[in-house]
Amino acid sequence: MAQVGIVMGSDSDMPVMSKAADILEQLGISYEMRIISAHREPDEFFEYAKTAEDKGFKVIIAGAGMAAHLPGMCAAIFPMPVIGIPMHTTSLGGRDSLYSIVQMPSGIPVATVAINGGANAGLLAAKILATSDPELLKKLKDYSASLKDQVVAKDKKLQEVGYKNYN
Ligand code: RP5
Repeated sequence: MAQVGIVMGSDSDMPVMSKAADILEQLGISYEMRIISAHREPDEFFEYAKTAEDKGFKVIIAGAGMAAHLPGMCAAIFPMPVIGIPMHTTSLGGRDSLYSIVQMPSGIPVATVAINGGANAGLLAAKILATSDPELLKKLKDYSASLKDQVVAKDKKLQEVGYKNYN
């Protein structure tokens, strides 16, 4: 049974949504990934959202672009946390997606990450699950430590070679 539902409005969202899936795989979290459009196939969307709890999802990560109603409508139906990922758009630079997702009315929250913030959506879902999973929490602590190690290594290299030879 998948713990996380990943849903996107179009396959054009895949390059961003796959970053969330990559994080979940790295942390050993099960997920189901779907392409479902709230606008283009509303009946399929409602079926997805209404059955998500029974499927065992604890979190939904929903990504969409433009008039991005998919995350908010998931949150209107699914009773557990929904994380929204606003897609970058060529017309309005993703502000359209961002405002559509983040400006939810009181009572129906969507935890909105940055425009194209696929990896952070995966991490946030993992952190939600880690509140009741000590083993996963340990993995997340190790992940954070690895981020620190990467910065330390970059600075060490900078000190060794100088900025003119840093690449
Ligand atoms: C949204 O419309 C999708 O989430 C996608 O970001 C955007 C454009 O979709 P396509 O025209 O690329 O299918 O529903």
